[in-house]
Amino acid sequence: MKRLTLLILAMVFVGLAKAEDGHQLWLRYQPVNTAKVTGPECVAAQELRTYSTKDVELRIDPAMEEEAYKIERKCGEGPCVITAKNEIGLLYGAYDLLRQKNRFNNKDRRTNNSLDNKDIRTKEDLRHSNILTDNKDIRTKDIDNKDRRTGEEDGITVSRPYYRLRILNHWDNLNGTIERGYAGLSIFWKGKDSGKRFRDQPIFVEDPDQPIDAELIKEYARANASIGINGTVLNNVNASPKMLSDVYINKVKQYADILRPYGIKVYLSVNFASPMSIPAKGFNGGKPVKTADPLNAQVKAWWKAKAKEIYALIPDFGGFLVKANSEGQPGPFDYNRTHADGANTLADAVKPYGGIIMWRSFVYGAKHKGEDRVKQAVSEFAELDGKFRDNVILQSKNGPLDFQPREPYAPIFDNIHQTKQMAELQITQEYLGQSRHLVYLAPMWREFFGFVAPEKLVGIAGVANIGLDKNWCGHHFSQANWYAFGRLAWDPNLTSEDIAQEWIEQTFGLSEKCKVNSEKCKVKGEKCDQTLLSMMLRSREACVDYMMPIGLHHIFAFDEHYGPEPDGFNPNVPLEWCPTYYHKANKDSIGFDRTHTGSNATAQYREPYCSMYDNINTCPERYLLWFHRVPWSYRLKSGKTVFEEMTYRYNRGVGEVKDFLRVWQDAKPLIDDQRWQEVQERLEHQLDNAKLWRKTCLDYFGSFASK
Ligand code: BDP
Repeated sequence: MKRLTLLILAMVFVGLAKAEDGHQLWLRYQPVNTAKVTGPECVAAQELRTYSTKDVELRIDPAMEEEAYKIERKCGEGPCVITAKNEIGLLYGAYDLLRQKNRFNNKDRRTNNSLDNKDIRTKEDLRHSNILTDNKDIRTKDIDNKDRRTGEEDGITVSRPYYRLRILNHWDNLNGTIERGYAGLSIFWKGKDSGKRFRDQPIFVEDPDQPIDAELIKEYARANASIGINGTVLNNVNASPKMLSDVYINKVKQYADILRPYGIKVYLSVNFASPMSIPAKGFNGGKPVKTADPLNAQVKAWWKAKAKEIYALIPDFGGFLVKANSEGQPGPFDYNRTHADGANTLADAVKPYGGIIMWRSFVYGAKHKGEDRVKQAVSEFAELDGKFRDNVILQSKNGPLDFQPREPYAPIFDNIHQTKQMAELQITQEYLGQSRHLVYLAPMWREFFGFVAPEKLVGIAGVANIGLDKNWCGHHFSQANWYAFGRLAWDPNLTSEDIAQEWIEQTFGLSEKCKVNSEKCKVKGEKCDQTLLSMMLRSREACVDYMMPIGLHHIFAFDEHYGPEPDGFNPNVPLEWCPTYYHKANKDSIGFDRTHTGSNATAQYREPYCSMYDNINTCPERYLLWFHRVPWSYRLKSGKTVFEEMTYRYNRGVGEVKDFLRVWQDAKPLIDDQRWQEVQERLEHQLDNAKLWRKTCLDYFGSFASK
């Protein structure tokens, strides 16, 4: 009877193991339950006990740096030793050990990879790697990186995070929807259907009575900890004041309690006008204030009372993220005050508890309305540099416009010297095919670090792509962007290639269909990993080609930001939302003159970029129409006219997606059916959409070029 039960259990387990919906992410360690783990009892110990094949000793060393860890491997003899200052460092060490173990199993493949790469890479790869090597900084850093991290060779790994702040930003609304979320509803907030509809979609309303899903949040915590993410902002930057009401703060406490053992702090986005509608405990008999003027004594007292209320429940609460006077959000300008006045009032409130304020520089259409949108952040913030409290961090998007597939870096990073800065990257692919296109983002982020040295920043924020979809991110390959964000926040000098390689090995690897130990299968698996890697590394450049070649930008369909709408113009919305404002095509020319003869945005850049971008002969052609207005007869270095070059690149982008389909087809025998099929459907759609971009844009721009 006992044997029968075991047999049934085993069959159930095999059945479950076969159902491959992607929910396990990259965390596919096999439970072995053989390792002896000694040292403090903590999450690291539990993880190692279940998944490590080697005995491990965990040691606390108070002299070590916060969050850093050391792993000593003794080949064959004795346990592995992980040393860290505290349990969180041990946990990071444990995940590294498990990752290395997984990679170690594949070590032969890794050694071969560098050779294989050369053979397998197509001309396209070489073209793309040229683009990256244009950027000398990146390559030098890779070499430094190898020096900084002692590898497996000597049996010791020492690692510490490059940034203290490695934070996900969830744009989740309290009614359960997610702004720019493409993987289902929020994992944090649950609303209910109001029964009403807007554009055929149900309208959700808040429902604070619904319980939280503690199990799911624990899985989320584990995934984040495995890649070193240590903070999470739980709600949308377009924040509801209700976020700070006691019913929601109580929920935040529940989340904080689940996330804490995984080293993750919670933060909240706040609405600047919250004091006007929400009571604060112990303040003014529960009455809100009549103003949100940051210099008003009552407003200051309200924020202090609110901070006290939060910290009483969540002593390690991280702080606030603020979007103020941007896209209709309230802010200090409403009272004729500056961003510094606003940020400092909030900073003073959280300072006694060690909290921080992340104040966003994504502003346009407020104080500098009418100015070229890409200039407005510098115009508003440069003069305030040095006026912020030391617990305020200015958080800026990587590009000066809005998460386009390719932007030059945001010059605010050149103009702020005395205020702490963070970069905000967008994982959710709002303008890069959302969760329907396969686009691996690490090359884009690495490109940014080539211009903005990692040491200029104190932290990194990433707009999350996580939702209730079973596979978390909508597209199986979008998981790689979550993974890459965490890895780069831990070490911005890791290469896109290394990160993708790690992710593939852990997520697909030889694991699924290739468990049979046949040499033939292994060889096929290695080759498969290599072609998947090549596809991922080419995917962002392909997206740039079929969406916005040679510096075209913001020609996306209004609101949805998915398909093309190059002729988009609506006199009833701000001009800066209209595609025609950005390309300004007419029968003579195309492009936005941002040089000294135009908006002079180039002047906001440090040298050599200021002169380089300003001069059409030195401006990299990938930014041509971003910085320059050129006649249709203008010839690029290829000898092609602007329209011919556009045609060439749109075709090239579409060709790349066709090739991705071929790669995926070849991979079929090695990938489990469910994930293969789900990716296949998306790739087919991506090809259709890339073709639509090509047709729409070439028809539209061609109608000018041919005049
Ligand atoms: C844009 C999004 C918008 C966000 C805004 C922001 O379209 O939904 O609210 O950025 O970052 O990319 O505040």
